[in-house]
Parts: sequence; C-alpha cells; structure tokens
Amino acid sequence: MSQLLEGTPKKDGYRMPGEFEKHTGTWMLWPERPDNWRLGAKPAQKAFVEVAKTLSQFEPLTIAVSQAQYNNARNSLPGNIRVVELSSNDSWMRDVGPTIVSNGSSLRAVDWDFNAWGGLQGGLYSPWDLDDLVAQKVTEIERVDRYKAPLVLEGGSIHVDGEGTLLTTCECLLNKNRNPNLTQTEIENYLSDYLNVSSFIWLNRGIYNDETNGHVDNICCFIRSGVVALAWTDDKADPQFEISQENFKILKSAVDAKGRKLEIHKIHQPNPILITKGESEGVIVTPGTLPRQEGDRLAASYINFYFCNGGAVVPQFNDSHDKLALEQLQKLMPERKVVGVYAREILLGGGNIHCITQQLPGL
Ligand code: KQY
Repeated sequence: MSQLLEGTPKKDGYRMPGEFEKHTGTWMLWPERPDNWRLGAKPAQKAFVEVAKTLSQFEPLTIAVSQAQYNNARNSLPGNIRVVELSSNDSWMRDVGPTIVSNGSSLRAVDWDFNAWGGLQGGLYSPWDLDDLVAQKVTEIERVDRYKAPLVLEGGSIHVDGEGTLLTTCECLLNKNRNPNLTQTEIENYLSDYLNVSSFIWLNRGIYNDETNGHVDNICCFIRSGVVALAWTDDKADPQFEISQENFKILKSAVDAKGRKLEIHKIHQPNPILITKGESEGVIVTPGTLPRQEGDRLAASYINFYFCNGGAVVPQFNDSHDKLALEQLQKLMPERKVVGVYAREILLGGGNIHCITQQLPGL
C-alpha cells in the first residue's frame, strides 16, 4: 500500500538525504530495448549484471524487469538480488524512479513528471508512459507514501548535500523542453517544497554532447557536504574544456546552505570516446528514437559513479585516465571501498552507473 499524499515534504518535515548518506537499498531496471542497446541489449545486460553484482556486495538490490525478460534476468543475476516484474520503456532508474525523502523515522517518495528527457521537442524516445509509472510502482512495492510533484524532472538532473543545498545545471532544468511555463524562481520554489532545500548552485552546462541536456550527475557531485568533484579536462582543444572552466568558476564563488565555501576536486575525464561502426550497426533504428551513429562522441565521465553503503561503484572505460580517477576518488573517500566496473556498454546507451541506479535512503 502506498498513499498519495497532499501537501509537500518540506511542510511535513521531510528532506532529501545526500546519496552519500546511509542507504536501505538500491533499485535498478533491466535493459532490453534494441533501439537503444546494441545486439538486443545482450552486452548491456552483461554490464548491468556486473554493476548489480558489485553493488549488491554493499547493500540490498532490487532489479525491475519486463515479463518478457524475467527469466533471462533472474537466471543472469545471483540469488541475493531481488528481481521483480515491472514494465518500463527503458532502464534509467535514476531518472524514472522515485526521489525518496526522509524525516529520520520514516521515508516518503517524490514522484516527478517524466517526459523522456524533452518530450516531443528533443526527447529521446516516445512513448514514455510506462517509465512515467515506475516511481509509483516502486513506492507500492516499498510501501512508501508518495507526493506527486507538478514538475518535469529526472533524478539525474539534481544532486543534494542533504543539508539544504541543491546542485543542478541551467542546460537541463531551464531547458524549454522540460517546464516551458515556469521561471527559474518557480522551479526553485518547487525544488524547495519537494526536497526541502534552500540554496541552489546552478552550473551552466553539463558534459559535452550529453543527450540528457546536461544532467548534473555526469559533471559534478557531492562527495559529502561541503566537498564536490567536478569532471575536468586539461585539453584546451576539447569543447569540454570551456564547460568545465565555467563550472569551476561558479563552484568557486558558491556558498552552500550552511554558508560554507566548497572544496572542489577535479577528476580528469577519459579521452574522447566515439561510437564505432560495429557498435552503431548493432542498434536497431526506430523513428523518433535517438540514432546511435558511428563517430558520435559519448558523454563519458567518472563523475557518474554511485555511492553505496561502504562503497562507490565507478565507471571504467579502458582509458589511460581510469586508474587515476579511481585513485583520486578512493583518496577522497577513504572510509569507502571504491570499485571500478567496465561500463562502455552502459555509456553506449546514453548514461552510466549513476543513471541506472536509484537509492532508497536509510533511517
Ligand atoms: O543519463 C541518464 N540519466 C539517462 C540517459 C538516458 C539515455 C536514453 N537513451
């Protein structure tokens, strides 16, 4: 049972905890659609299994899967992972799942509107009706009561420090393909009401060529309150250079909700990763779905990692920067075990490890 609630989390004393705080568990979805995942999603499924096995060593994990893929998913995943049948249009639990808020003794959910990253003006596929119901279905299974927020928002477009500060990008949240009738102030007011935040850090743009319109979870995240990691490049010829410089300046002058200046750590991104001919040819072309073309640059970033209890699961690309990213992140969070998972197949679908996971905070 999950009740639809009146009011807002803020009025009721609930807040969104930082992802780095304790979790009850994690939810993921199983990849399947052949017009986003090459070769009938087989290689992506293997990568999701690796993420799932790694993550489930740290905390309880549930994977939602369609009826058609139930046996395949169940047989591919170890028994410590709960597999439930639940329909969706694709597999981005970060964006379609609920945002869970806590008052310290109980959890509630925020269920945002979802329009597939831009609706009919630049969205990535249509229809998205099944995705839009995922948050509600998860709250039913978890028996968590739910607020319906009147705002188009994906979980990957926000990060919070759990102490009143929210990090996002203008490129995404102010994009006319999300909430065209709302001003920045009106959007901030909704975020304040539904996440209980009071201070907003607006980065400009996200990772170069990110099909989500620059989700913050690919460019910058909180390591803990007061400390952020920013995707970086030293290559002045890379269009990412200017984007990261711009964001660094914004972070440098930012103050969080507690009045603190931020400690900023630069994490050098991998060298540009392009879609190969073979990878492109493995994806079925469907009208209205973003094509995967040979030579297109993928939005690769180590920042798209996921915190779990006592650990962090970090994308790896077989790139010369992989090791450094792992070492830097491990140094930044010595209390956690930082683990790399090869994630090119997830990247080929348009996101990464953070985008395919959604936490249920702890109490
Ligand atoms: O990065 C994400 N949060 C989701 C990416 C969606 C890509 C759909 N093809």
